[in-house]
Amino acid sequence: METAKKLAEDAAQKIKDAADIESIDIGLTLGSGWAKAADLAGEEIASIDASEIPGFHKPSVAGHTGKLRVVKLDSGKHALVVGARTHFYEGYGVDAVSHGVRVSAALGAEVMVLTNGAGGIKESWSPGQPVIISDHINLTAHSPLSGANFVDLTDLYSPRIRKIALEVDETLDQGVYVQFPGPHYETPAEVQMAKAMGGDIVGMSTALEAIAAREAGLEVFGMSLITNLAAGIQKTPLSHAEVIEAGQKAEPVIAKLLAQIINKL
Ligand code: 8IG
Repeated sequence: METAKKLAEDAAQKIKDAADIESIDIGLTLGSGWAKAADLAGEEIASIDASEIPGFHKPSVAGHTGKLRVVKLDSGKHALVVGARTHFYEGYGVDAVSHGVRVSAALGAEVMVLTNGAGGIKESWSPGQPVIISDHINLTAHSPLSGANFVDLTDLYSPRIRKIALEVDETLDQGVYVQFPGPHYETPAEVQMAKAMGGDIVGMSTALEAIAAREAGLEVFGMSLITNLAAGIQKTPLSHAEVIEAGQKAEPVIAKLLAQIINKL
């Protein structure tokens, strides 16, 4: 078997043993600002240090936890909450980036929910605002797949689940997420390029994971918390402290929103 998939199956078996479960229904990667959503969505049945599970790396960013949690949702379904996302900029490669998604698939998930903190290009948006990801542009120049594996990405971000999100909050806006490799933020000129290409959101995650999720047969839903306006759109310099602060302020509101959405899946 392909090594990345084998590693995901090993990890899945360890999680099954640790949490005493047979399978999960939903994989949920919680990015900057989203951590509280899992607490509101249901009851935790296991919390595992990701360092004990094969293939996960210790998170290098303040605002990311290193835990894997199994949560029994109020709906009765089970979610694997991945608090340990590996970013492309960490340099561990695309398989490490895709691991949380592949472990979710190996545990039987049918849906992958990907969340992140990101910069907003649309002038009408403000920091602290959650938006639905409608599509993406992958500017990493990499794919999580290799070989002659021509996966279709039409409707990658599930129209069905986006509709459910709008039923929970009809005021949610949607946008095209542009994944840059990072770890530096964009120049104002790069933000203008992303805008000209049709992008609305700039970030450093999610697109590669979404591709891996589609390849694994998962239905994908993505949301971004706009923690800052993108470089040159906002007049002040970007700072990680500002990102954390916007995340903390928005946290109760977006946690409740996401908890409601995942309980309708
Ligand atoms: I939070 O403005 C966060 N993550 N690329 N640009 C990119 N990533 C981000 C940004 C941003 N804000």
